[in-house]
Amino acid sequence: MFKLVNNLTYLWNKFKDRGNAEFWNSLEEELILNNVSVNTADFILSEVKEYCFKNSINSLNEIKNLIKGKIKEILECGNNWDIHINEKKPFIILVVGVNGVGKTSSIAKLAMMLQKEGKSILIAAADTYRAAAIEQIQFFGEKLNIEVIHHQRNSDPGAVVYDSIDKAFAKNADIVIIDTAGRMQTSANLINELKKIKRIVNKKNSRDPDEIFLVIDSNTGQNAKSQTEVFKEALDITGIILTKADSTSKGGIVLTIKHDLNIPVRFITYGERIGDISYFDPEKFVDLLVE
Ligand SMILES: Nc1nc2c(ncn2[C@@H]2O[C@H](COP(=O)(O)OP(=O)(O)O)[C@@H](O)[C@H]2O)c(=O)[nH]1
Ligand SMILES: [Mg+2]
Repeated sequence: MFKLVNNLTYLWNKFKDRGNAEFWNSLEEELILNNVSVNTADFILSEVKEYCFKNSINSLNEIKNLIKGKIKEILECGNNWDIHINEKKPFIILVVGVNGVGKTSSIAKLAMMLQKEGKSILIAAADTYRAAAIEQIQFFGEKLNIEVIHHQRNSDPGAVVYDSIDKAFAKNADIVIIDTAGRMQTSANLINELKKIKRIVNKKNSRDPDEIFLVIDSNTGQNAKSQTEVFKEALDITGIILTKADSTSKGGIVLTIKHDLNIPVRFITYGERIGDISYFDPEKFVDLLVE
């Protein structure tokens, strides 16, 4: 699972001195290698370093705690980590992201999690673009006993969303989760389609989607930042679902997206089984810093 610094103890034993510039440079390198952006790595280390000098701190444990404190500061400023299902049903979750990042499987995971919390759910199969996308989400729907509203392949995704919200009103459902098509983040068609879906939600439900989750594959590396920027510019992304944490150890992207773009990671998924999802827990994440 995620790490930020692979070998802090090793680095410390090698240099054994906060006065050694190479110690700090190596530490910064480690952060960047683990997908922390240069900007965020600077933010973390420059204050820690200054503090160490001012307060004559020269022990591994204290430095470790200072770094952890900085990371907590990034992750915890004013975030609300729970989904609040308000009285004005349905609560609408729009899920977006590029091809293959794990949108559809994350929706199934999220749906099961919310279902376990006692919520009634509908899924809108608004990825009408990719072959087999509708069947894929229907398969999950059957498994979970959740109704999936769908039209035919290549039909208008907006119409699927429209019908899904009608259905949610009729069934008094708590939550509608909207699956969408991927393509590349640079595709103008995709962005227009997503904006249109958002307008339809607003028109039918008298407000924008309650959550817009961007799905990011944690293997994407530093490029995840530019991916996020494109979606953020088009839509008010309220949180990230970070997928495939089982296949990389580089956790820095969590900090980069939060610090540089001010979007919190809300969920992580870590496997292909439907239960492989958790709310993102900053405390646990910070503890992973330790090698
Ligand atoms: N190992 C692993 N695989 C995942 C995870 N999430 C999704 N996948 C796989 O990634 C592939 C693409 O997922 P899918 O949900 O279809 O992506 P979409 O195109 O964004 O809807 C599938 O093979 C999934 O099983 C995860 O957390 N861990
Ligand atoms: Mg999909």
